[in-house]
Amino acid sequence: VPGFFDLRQLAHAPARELHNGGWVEYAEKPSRAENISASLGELSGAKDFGLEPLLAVHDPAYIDFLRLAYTDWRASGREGDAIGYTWPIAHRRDLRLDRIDARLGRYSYDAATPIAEGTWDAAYWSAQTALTALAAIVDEGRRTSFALCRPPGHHAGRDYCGGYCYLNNAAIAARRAQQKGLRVAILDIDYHHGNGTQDIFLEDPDLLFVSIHADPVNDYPFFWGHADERGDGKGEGKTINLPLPRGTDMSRYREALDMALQAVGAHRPDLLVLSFGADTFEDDPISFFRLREGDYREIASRIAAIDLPTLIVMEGGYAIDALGANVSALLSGFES
Ligand code: Q9C
Ligand code: ZN
Repeated sequence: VPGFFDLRQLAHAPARELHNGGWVEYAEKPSRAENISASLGELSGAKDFGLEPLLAVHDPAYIDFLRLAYTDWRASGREGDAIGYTWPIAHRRDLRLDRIDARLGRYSYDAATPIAEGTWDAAYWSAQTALTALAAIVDEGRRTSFALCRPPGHHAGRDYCGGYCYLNNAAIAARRAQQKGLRVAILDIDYHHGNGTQDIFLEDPDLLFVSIHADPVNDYPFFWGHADERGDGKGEGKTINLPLPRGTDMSRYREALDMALQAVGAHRPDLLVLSFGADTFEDDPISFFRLREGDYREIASRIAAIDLPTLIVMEGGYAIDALGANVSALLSGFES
């Protein structure tokens, strides 16, 4: 499976995040990508497709906010990384927001997603990596390709960041494939629900979004990913959520995966985008499923059996020392 990664993605390195009420080291570290990259060996760099494919998903004002937030934060005399602390849950309207503090509240939804000096560059190149891996399929005729995206993307919506995500890499690639005339399904198998991706395509009748994740009754992102979220308007029925309990192991996961794959097949897509998080791993420090390294190979074999061109986009996974082996196990299931 050809893999793609750009060293500029390492520039994003926030110092800390607010986790369970206290400051902890940022879990989404650059070394995640380094561990995967070391395990996979040869990876190709990203081509530059520019801002246009990003703006096909994200609000231009949000993109401007992201590009400037760190500079604005420093210009207002603050130390460290930019992070929100006031969120407009009620009376949200189109106000002129002069303060960086206000813009951070408007364009984010949690305190796990600080904006550091290198954040914009890294997020930009992470999205370009997804687009480059898509091009390997669409322009070069590869069957499967792997985008080592980092920072991840599936929690980022049209005009918000959250959950370590700034630009929605999978959605950006999926939208570009749609613009090239392809019918697309996104299967999201990160431990956490892909709320950003769901929101972006919620009313799209042509794109199927299926997600298998920890039940949001117990786990982040709490406010999305419940089984009764099925898409809105013309998109009704084109969002499928399969929440699973903490402690889920492969026997239970397999049933959900087979249901998800049946729905993907019934959608008759030309392309599958797989949002892959290795945070379903038994030793993940912030998650509570019980998948093992070998299970990723089986998951991949089952996905490969529905026989679709597949773009794999990296999302979460925080057991850093095991990440490379888990990703390699997944990719091995597509090769056989
Ligand atoms: N106390 C991804 O895997 N923090 N994002 C949860 C729980 C945010 C995970 C805090 C987790 C985001 C891409
Ligand atoms: Zn996750």
